This record gives sequence, C-alpha cells and structure tokens, in this order.
Amino acid sequence: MAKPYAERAKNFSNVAAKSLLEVMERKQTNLCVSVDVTKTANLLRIVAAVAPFVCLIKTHVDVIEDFDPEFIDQLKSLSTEHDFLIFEDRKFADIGNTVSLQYSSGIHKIASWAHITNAHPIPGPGIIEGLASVGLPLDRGLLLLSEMSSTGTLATGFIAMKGISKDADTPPDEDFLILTPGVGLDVKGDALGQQYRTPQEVIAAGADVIIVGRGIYGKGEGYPTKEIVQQAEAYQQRLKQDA
Ligand code: 5BU
Repeated sequence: MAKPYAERAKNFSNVAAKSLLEVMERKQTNLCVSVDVTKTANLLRIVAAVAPFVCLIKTHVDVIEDFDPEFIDQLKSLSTEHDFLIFEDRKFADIGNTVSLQYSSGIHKIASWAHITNAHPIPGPGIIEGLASVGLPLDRGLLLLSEMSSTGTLATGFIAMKGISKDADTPPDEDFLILTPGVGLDVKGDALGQQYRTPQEVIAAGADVIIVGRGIYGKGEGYPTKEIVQQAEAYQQRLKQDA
C-alpha cells in the first residue's frame, strides 16, 4: 500500500509540492488533465467539466489564440472553486537570465498564475537558479524533465546528472514527485510520435500524478461536455484501482 499523500506532504518544503499532495489527499485523485486546445472558451469548458476529478490542470498557454488576462482570472477562479493547481508545461530550456524573463514577463507572465512549471535540465544549474529567482518568492514549484514519451527521445534520465538534482549527496530516502504524461487507456499513440502507456504501466514505473490529454477531451473539436465528464471520472476511478 502506498504512503498516504498527506504523510508524503510532510516530506516536502516546497510549497507547491506540498499543496499538490494536500489536494490529492483532499480529493483522492492523482489525475491531471492536459488541455491542449486553442480557444479560451473551449479550454474553460473542458476545465470546468473535469475539475471535480483532478488535482492538477496542465496548460500550454502559447497555443491559445484568443489569450487575454481575463482568461487567466477565469482559470484561477476555477482553480480556487474546484481545488486544483495549475501546471504550465512550458519546458524552459535556456540560460538562467533568459528563462527568468520568459517566466516572469511577456504576454503570459507565467509565474504570476501557474503554481508549477517545468524545465529541461540540459542547460545546467543556471536554468534552475534563474527560474527559482522568480518562482520561489511566489511559492512556485519546478519540475525537471527526465524522460519524454515521444518516439526516439534523447531525454533519457538527465535528472541523474550531478549537481542538478539526485546527486551522490542526496539521501536515499528523499521523496520526489513524479508526474507522467503519455497515458491512454485504449490508444497506442498518435501520428506524430506520441506513445501511450496504460495507467497501470506508469504507476508500476513510479508515477505519482498521471497526465491525460486527448484520452479525456477528445481530438479535433473534442467530445461533448457530458462525455468529457464521464471520461474524467472513469480515469480517476481507474487510477484509484491501480494505485
Ligand atoms: P495527450 O493528448 O495525452 O497526448 O497529451 C499529452 C500532453 O503531455 C501534451 O501536452 C504534451 O505536450 C505533454 N507531454 C508529453 O506528451 N510527453 C512528454 O514526455 C512530456 C509532455 Br515532458
């Protein structure tokens, strides 16, 4: 039996990691829905439909065509009302000074609303320092990419690199949160290199939070809201069984 989320929350000093585990405990869910659609109305419709079943919503804010600050206010209201965190899957990958500007500024001002974001560790420790200089005062969390789900990926375990995270000095019992995308129940992949594993497979490989996108909201125009609700509930229940 896995350790209760509330107990694991005590292992983390990072506010975002702790909050995520606390939400998981309160709502008894480790489902994150990834919503990659291009219109704010559709994104908010999907988020409202899946909100009761998730601990986390993942966005790619740069694919949105009609972005405005009001959309962020609406997303934040849903996050407060339904008790979930927001993860902007930005995959930062530059030197510390540049990523600190990309994170804090521009049109999207990601650090002002996303509880969690992520980065490639390839540039070295400076990327973490740059993002931390913006994010830590706001109690934000940063995930490092160690692997990717796509065919032929070159990202295979960079997280083990000395000085980035898990180095020789890391105590063996240190807790890490693992968030895993590329999950689908009845599909194997897409035409552009995505590869899916089942919830059972990724949980067996150590995943704490399971990220599902098109498997829940559909492709193209997407599923009707009723079907999205059914899919989200089915995934949440399935994950509970497999955990
Ligand atoms: P899908 O519709 O479930 O295939 O969406 C998966 C999402 O997870 C999508 O937003 C990707 O950008 C994201 N993703 C991924 O699929 N694989 C990875 O290795 C990483 C992110 Br990192």
